[in-house]
This record gives sequence, C-alpha cells and structure tokens, in this order.
Amino acid sequence: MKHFPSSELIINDDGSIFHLHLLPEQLSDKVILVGDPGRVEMIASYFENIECDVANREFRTITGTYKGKRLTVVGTGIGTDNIDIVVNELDALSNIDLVNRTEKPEHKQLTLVRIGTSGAVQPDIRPGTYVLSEKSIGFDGVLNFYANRNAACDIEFEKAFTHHVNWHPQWCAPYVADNDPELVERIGKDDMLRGVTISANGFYGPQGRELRLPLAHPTLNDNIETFRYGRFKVTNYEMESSAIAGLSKLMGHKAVTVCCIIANRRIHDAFPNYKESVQMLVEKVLDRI
Ligand code: R1P
Repeated sequence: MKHFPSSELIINDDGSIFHLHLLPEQLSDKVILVGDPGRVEMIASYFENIECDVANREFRTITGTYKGKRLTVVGTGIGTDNIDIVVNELDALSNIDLVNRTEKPEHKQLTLVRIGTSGAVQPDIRPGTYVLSEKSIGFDGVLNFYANRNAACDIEFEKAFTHHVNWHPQWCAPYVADNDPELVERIGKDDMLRGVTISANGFYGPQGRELRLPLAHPTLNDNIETFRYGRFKVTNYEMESSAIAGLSKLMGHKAVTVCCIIANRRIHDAFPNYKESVQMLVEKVLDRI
C-alpha cells in the first residue's frame, strides 16, 4: 500500500493538514468554496450553529449547520495555485488516514460548490447575472501537471479553442474541464445562465486588461467573444473554477462553479454594489447544495 512520507503530506503537530489547519472530523462532505475570505463569515452568518472556525495564511474555514445540513465553507484566496492546495488537502482529509499515512480503503466523495465573482466576456451578459459553469477553461496549467489530465478534459473543445483564439505559443496549454453534470442540474435552475468560464492565471494581462504594460495578444478577448463550439460560447472570466473542476473529477469528487457577474469586459460596464447580489446567490446555493 502506498505510504505518503512527511515531506509530501505535511501534518501539523496537532494532527491538522498543513495549510488549511483542519482536522478530518472538522470537514463536511458538502463544501462551499469562495475566493474572498470575508465571504466565509457572510455565508456562516446563515448557520444555526458553528462547529469550528479555523484560519491560517489566506485560508479560512467554518463548519456549521444550515437548515439541518452540515456544511463547510472554505475561503481559498485568489487563484488556481491556491486551489491546488485546497482541493488536494480537502481530498487528503477525506481519503487519506493522516495517522498511518495511507489511503483509506473506502473512497469518500465530496461535493464542492464555488460561489465567486466574475467578469462577462459577451456584450449581452449584464452585471448581476448568475453564471453557472458547465465547462471551465484553464489558462493556468495546474491540471497539466497531473497524469491522466485528459480524463477530466474535453480535448476536441481544447483544440478548437486554441485554434480559434490564436493561442500565444509562449503560454502553457489551456485545458477544458467539465463541471459535474448532476450538480449543474441541481444548482443551476432557470435563474442562472449556463456557460463556459475561463479561469485566468492573473487578473490584469492574463485577462486582457491593459494598464501601463502592453499585452502580448491584444485581440485575445475579441477572439474569445466570437468563439463557438456547438451550443457553447465563452461567458465569463474568473480565477479558480478550472482547477476545481479538473482536480475534483480526477479525484472522484463532484464540483461546480457559479459566479455573480460584477463587470462586463466587452462594454466596460461595472457593478460596484454587487455584494447584495452575491448574498442572494449564496442563499440560492445554501438551499440547493
Ligand atoms: C479577483 O478579484 C478574484 O475575484 C474572483 C476571481 O476568481 C478572483 O478570485 O472570485 P472571488 O470573488 O471568489 O475571489
């Protein structure tokens, strides 16, 4: 049986996992992920009781009960590099015996729902819209470091996208990961638009924002807007969903991302008072997860 040495699976002195500082018994199998650690407290304010509230670095986790359902909310911070840590550590808490450092005989499947904020890349998607990701396009490359990454990906979609947008040869290969279809149905009612979400590996240049530095590929967002693949078109940019969808699928968990659109990148429309809309989205997800 595979043994995970202490350099690869780091456990703190209190028995908790390295970055999240969580103990296995502090994790529910239903998990809400958010980028902003401040959103963790807002979501937990709906809980009837709080079981634990643990913070380390940019990560904050609260487990409690909502209408009798045990839920864990994790603030991941920004970016797929953090998601690599969070999803691997949530999986280890569920599927590795941290004392013996071996895989548990029974697989435990987690349900992961990310509630995020996002920018639209089609001119007709208005701020305030909720976009549920059916597919997530990773500009970040995290999934490419795992064997069998193709098992989580839509390879034909990847090829068509790479060709259409004239992908820059110096960028790492994009991947297209499917969100969990059952969760897409359960979370995505007709108050949400279903879409294709790009997770960028940065907020400025990697999403085509030009401040003082010129861009390597200035027409990328024009090409993204006109890309079509069957019934699909790209709807929005954020920074986490690709790695959540891809890693979860490879590990045998269920994951989906839903975002509140807070800006339209094509018509330069912003929605500064978006927090109430995010809160309404949280209420929908709490009832549907
Ligand atoms: C960028 O401002 C951050 O906001 C979006 C992006 O994915 C990125 O994390 O999501 P959150 O509101 O969940 O952080």
